[in-house]
Amino acid sequence: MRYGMSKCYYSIRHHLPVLGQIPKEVPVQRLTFLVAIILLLPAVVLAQCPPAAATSICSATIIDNDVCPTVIPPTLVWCPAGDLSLIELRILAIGAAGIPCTNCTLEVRVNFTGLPNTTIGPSNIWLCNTNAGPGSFVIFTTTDAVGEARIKFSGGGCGCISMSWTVVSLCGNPTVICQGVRDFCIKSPDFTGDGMVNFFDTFKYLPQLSSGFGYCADFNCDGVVNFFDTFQYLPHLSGGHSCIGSAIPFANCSLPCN
Ligand SMILES: [Ca+2]
Ligand SMILES: [Ca+2]
Repeated sequence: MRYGMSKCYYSIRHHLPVLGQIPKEVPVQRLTFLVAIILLLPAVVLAQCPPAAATSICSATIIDNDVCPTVIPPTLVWCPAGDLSLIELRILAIGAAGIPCTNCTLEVRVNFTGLPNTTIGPSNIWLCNTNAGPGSFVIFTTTDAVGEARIKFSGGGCGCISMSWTVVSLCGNPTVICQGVRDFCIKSPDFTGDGMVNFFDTFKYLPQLSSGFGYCADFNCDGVVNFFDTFQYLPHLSGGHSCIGSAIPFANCSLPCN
């Protein structure tokens, strides 16, 4: 009798192969499969996520906060205090499968070089918050919920600056995900390019105000220097705007900026 029951059970298992027809064993198999999927899913997503050079995007753009119209070549008026226009390096860390990489640590190396405009006499171009030598930065940052990181730059001086960057992803094997160069024309209430707005800058401003012309003192970019430019200049002078940083190295720059 006992043998007969076992034989009967064996027979059912081998003649009803459809999963839903085996009441006790199949739910365990399904559960095991589901748990395996849940455990493996993060690893699969992670494997797609380290940013790749082919799919990641880096660009240097202007955050426009001055009264000049948008012009080509790209021109910005900036202040050491950071209360005028800024340069922003925007990094989109994207995996090979097109997936944005969140919470990914990036090592960002940025170098600035350039040439001051000579119409105001001897001067420098200043970068705020440099931490790796004159005009140089090494910044560690982390991508946000959409795989993006943004770094802002400000400074002083008047002339052409050339910004170059290299971004290394540190999630997964260290990988260079983007490199680039972009030149900008800059002008600032900090005419001398020493990171401070004070009477030495007024000495640079007054001759251009007196003559009515001058690229560096034309803060509203209308082609002349007059009361309207003084109106732009004075708040930065009276506020003693400044930042800690360094003068950038001199090197050829592609834009005329005059
Ligand atoms: Ca100055
Ligand atoms: Ca003007």
